[in-house]
Amino acid sequence: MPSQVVVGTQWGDEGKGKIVDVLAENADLVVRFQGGDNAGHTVIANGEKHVLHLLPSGVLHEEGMCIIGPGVVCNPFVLLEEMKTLEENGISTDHIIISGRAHILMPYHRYQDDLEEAAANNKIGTTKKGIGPCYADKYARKGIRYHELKNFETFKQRLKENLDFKNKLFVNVYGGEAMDYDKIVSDFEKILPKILPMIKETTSIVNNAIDQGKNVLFEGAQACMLDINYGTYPFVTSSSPTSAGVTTGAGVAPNKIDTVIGVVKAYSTRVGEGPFVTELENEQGKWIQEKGHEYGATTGRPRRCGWLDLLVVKHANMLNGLTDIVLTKIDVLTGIEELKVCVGYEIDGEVLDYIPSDQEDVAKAKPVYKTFKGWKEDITKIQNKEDLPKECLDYINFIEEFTGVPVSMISVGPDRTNNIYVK
Ligand code: 2SA
Ligand code: GDP
Ligand code: MG
Repeated sequence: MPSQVVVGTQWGDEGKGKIVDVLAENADLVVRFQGGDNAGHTVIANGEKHVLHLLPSGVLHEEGMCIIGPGVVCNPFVLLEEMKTLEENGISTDHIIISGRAHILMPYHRYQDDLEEAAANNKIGTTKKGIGPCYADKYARKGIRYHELKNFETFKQRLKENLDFKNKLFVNVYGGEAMDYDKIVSDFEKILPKILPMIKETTSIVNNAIDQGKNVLFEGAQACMLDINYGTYPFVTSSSPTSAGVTTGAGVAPNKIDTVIGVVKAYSTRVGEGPFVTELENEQGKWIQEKGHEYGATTGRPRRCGWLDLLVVKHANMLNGLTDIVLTKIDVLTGIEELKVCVGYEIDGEVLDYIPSDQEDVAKAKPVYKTFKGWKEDITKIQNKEDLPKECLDYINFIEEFTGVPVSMISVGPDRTNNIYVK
């Protein structure tokens, strides 16, 4: 397993954090390659719940190194808060480093996200963490990267130029307030002693580790349907949460990736705006939301719930090159009499077996369902696949058959130990 990628195959919140924590037990390095503190990855270990936003979910295993890679937009204040919380829980944070190439998510990015969402007619439903504005500045080549903190005078100059421009935007366009330059400078001065030693050239560290046959785990945040290119644009995040994102976001060539694990939740959820073909805006949807505790791990927003959409998983397989599926939260479906799985989109009388690129088509698509009989038995303590109820096995086997990807692990509960390893 030298280099493994874990990605979300739907709209995020598939349980990637839990799976990365489990796999990280044997990892020498765990690397985040995209996104920022919009992510909310929940790990339940030894009865304690940890929600990680910027730190890789392998952080609870103190032996491995945790890397915030070049493709991440990293809010240093959130990072330090998260580290502090872990330290208060007795977990060491000495094994965390940040790429000098990673972009600093600045206080003005968050404010811009707030103002833009408030002003938009067509709201995206962002997490308001400043992710879009930070990536926009990166691609406009106005971003400030971590290595720039090493020369604080130059950093201050860059900050001044950027803030002067942002303040005009905030005041003149959005009718907001100007942000105070001196306050931002003094906030950065306070955190420099902690941040500076963490900044490293991570790309060679990661590549050397792979070349030496070490176990490297890449942790995706969000998921394929939120991908900037292949999701339901514009209702997406601003990065590439696919295995391709590893190549640009961690600086690793495609031929260095051995396995790509797609985490598939046994039903669908989406948080934020945008089309959702299998959405259940009824009692059944609410039932899944409550039973699955489907509330945003970062914002607490209720997640929209619906039936499993296998066109979405097929799309994710095409883009990611999945070698395995890890199926999660199938225990949540226990007790539902009849389950549905979407196998096609009917649009203007035609049935498609792929996700159209125009999200207006996606918005009007009617799901074509295959129906499955449900099961009633508690499956949360099961450790062997054969012991699952027949109806549950039928559901899992169909996922494999439709996608052509083997299910190598089945997660039947939120704890580290609630897993079925498929031999
Ligand atoms: P952003 O903030 O610019 O990335 O928002 C753009 C869209 O991406 C969605 N998005 C997410 N969807 C699911 N989970 C995410 N993380 C949190 C969680 C979300 C939360 O783990 O629950 O707490 O609300 C996540 N991050 C971004 C977002 O909803 C927009 O649709
Ligand atoms: P991520 O963003 O993909 O890491 O997922 P989140 O942490 O945002 O949301 C997944 C939620 O489901 C978390 O509360 C997990 O503790 C929980 N979870 C993960 N796997 C399972 C499972 O197999 N069964 C149940 N019932 N809960 C799970
Ligand atoms: Mg999440």
